[in-house]
Amino acid sequence: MVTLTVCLDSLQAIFGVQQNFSYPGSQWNQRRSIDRVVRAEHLLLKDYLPSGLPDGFFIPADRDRDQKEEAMVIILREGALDLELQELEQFLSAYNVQIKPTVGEHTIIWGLVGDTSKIDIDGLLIHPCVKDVKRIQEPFKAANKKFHPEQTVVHIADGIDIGGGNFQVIAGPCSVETEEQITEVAKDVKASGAKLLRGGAFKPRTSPYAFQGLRAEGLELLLHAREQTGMPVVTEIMSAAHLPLFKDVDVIQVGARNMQNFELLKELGKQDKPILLKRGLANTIEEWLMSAEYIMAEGNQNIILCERGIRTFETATRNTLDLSAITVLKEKTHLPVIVDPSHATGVRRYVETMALAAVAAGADGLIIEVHNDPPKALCDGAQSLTPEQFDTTMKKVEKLRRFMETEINN
Ligand SMILES: [Mn+2]
Repeated sequence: MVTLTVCLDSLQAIFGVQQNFSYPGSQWNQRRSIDRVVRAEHLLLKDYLPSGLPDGFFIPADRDRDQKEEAMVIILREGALDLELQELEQFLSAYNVQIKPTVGEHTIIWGLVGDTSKIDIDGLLIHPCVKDVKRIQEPFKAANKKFHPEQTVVHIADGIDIGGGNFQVIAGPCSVETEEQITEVAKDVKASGAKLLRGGAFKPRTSPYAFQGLRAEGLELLLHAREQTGMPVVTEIMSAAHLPLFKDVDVIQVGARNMQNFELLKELGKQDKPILLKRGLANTIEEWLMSAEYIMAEGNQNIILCERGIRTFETATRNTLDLSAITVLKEKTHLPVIVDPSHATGVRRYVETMALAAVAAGADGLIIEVHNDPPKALCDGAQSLTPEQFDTTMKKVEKLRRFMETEINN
């Protein structure tokens, strides 16, 4: 029980937790001032607390008021030497954080308060006196909904916004092939209600022998299709060296394979164009948000996240569409999130149902591959809808959206 009191002291120091809780835990939960429960496993502090303690810590609502503050907890090794502790303190002095020590019967915990985002956890673990380190908050700030509660609306063109209640569909072929192809598809998808045109010019293909895209010529054809239809264009960049070619592109896409190309992300952070950031094949939501953070840290706040399926053991679909990512992202970030059911499934006949599922899950938009002659497509024909199929899908998407707005979300 002594340790419990000590731990509560420490938590109060770190979080401002109200201290007059009475054991057992059920009563803690009933307190009105408490709105969030951080599970002890999450904090990795469970092992250091007396058994029988309810495995949750309670953080009052007003914790979020100090928006710049991040907390970190260092658990020190038993029997750590004074000299080692001094060295650790000296290491931390470079970071302008306050140390709030708590001495328990068997455990010493240092709570760090302040901007701990620059402190490298590995750098702390090197110190022999450190047993464990846990960050209390997410390492992303600019993308964090806690710090920016209002939804980001990414403005693309007159009357075309994504996010904050604005839903858009991006459609077009996997890759730009010919002038006729891209222009024809653009006109078709526009007639069905798509507001943005997609089309790859630089294609990251698994095989170096596969069609690599028309590159600069592809961009020209895409911009020509924009002239013909008035649709803003979305296309993928693979290297920062190509940026001058993208100066007239409306939205720059970062493909799944480049999600962690940090040098590219930094360069895109210096642009003022919206960035469509696809999720990597095998990346966590947090890693994805950290990639968004790379762009935002350089100044560009106009990011649209795109869930496009992740790699799992399943082979019936090209990837596994992680629909739960939408709902997780809605909680964690203010950035809009759209879904790509084409790459997620890889199979034309699965695209429509997954598009509808994404709408139901609260996506801010869709990006769908459409080809005027899928069997002859140079890339991703198997997952491309025909313009007729796309039209049917769009009608259902619109119906579902109306239903969501009028019947579900009202
Ligand atoms: Mn494709």
